[in-house]
Amino acid sequence: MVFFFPKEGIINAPKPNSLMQFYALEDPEKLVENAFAYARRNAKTKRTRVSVIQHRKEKVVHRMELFHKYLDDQLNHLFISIPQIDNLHPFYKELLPETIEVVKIKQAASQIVSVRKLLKKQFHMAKAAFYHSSPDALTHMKKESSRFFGRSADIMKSLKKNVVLLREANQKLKEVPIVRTDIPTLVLAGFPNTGKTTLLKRLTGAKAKIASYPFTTQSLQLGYFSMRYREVQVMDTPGLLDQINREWNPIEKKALAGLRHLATAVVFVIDPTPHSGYSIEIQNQLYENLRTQFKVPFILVLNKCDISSPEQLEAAHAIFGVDAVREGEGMESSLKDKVWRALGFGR
Ligand SMILES: Nc1nc2c(ncn2[C@@H]2O[C@H](COP(=O)(O)OP(=O)(O)OP(=O)(O)O)[C@@H](O)[C@H]2O)c(=O)[nH]1
Ligand SMILES: [Mg+2]
Repeated sequence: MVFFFPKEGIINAPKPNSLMQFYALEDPEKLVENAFAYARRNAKTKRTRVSVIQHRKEKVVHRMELFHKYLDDQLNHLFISIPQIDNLHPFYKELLPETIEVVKIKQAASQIVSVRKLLKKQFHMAKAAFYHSSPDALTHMKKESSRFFGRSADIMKSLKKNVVLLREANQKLKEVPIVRTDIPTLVLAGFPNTGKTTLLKRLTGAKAKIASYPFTTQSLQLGYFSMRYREVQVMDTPGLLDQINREWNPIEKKALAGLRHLATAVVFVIDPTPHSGYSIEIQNQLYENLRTQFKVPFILVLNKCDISSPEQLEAAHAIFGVDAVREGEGMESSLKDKVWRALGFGR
């Protein structure tokens, strides 16, 4: 198949959120019911050259085996769907604790391991009890099998809390973007309400919410475009506030994870008008703060020039210099020129 890559323009994003989802496990009680039904349906019924008692014994053991296998398979699916957070890309290692309760997820994973061990032990104990019973001990067999099913159901019930926890985590994980780490990333940063998402849309056509109030964007959003056969990933981030005498808040920390681990270059968006509610001086403080923290090229965009007064533009130029890309006609091509250089593609 020939794949035509667009020379210039918007390209499709990878399918979102398919990586970061845990296997959706049913409630433990429901699972036990399903395991029962599965075992009953599939336990062998054909009698070979064995006595009636022996045949019944084999049938019950087979049913227990299928019951155990069903539960074990389900738990295994769940276990392997939980990523080893310590082995993930540094971006996810930093982002996930801001999204889900990583320690609790790790505890849930280890509970799954111990539940699988306990279920296995119950099965082996019940099987051994069967083979050591006398061939006609039907009552003994019944007691052993109901003990096995009952204990297994109890062990499964102990998972309930963690199954709920993982299901809730799945909901939160939907907002974790799947990032590409094989292409350069342009991170859009700035104070809330300055126009970062508007710029993301303009550059990449990404569908994202824009609104005239701060903190519209609460998580990281991605878009892609290509220029001269090079793909570029653009990451829109929640607004940052200048961090004087305070800790970054959880929403801001998501933006910082993108800046720290993915940014090849940063586009810092400035609002010269009072529209966003932050003075030009305070925006400059944040800009300087980020520049000292993140040693990548920064490109300045002076946004909302259409509604800025000449005085406001002059004040912005006085602080940020005239090198900033101005919003307006021709903005995209001059921004892309700067991006091209900042990403190290050439002159
Ligand atoms: N006039 C004018 N309005 C703009 C421009 N860019 C953005 N806006 C408006 O500014 C408001 C905020 O825009 P967003 O793109 O949501 O800003 P943001 O920086 O993503 O905001 P947060 O996600 O809250 O941090 C919206 O009402 C936009 O329509 C611009 O160049 N000119
Ligand atoms: Mg936004």
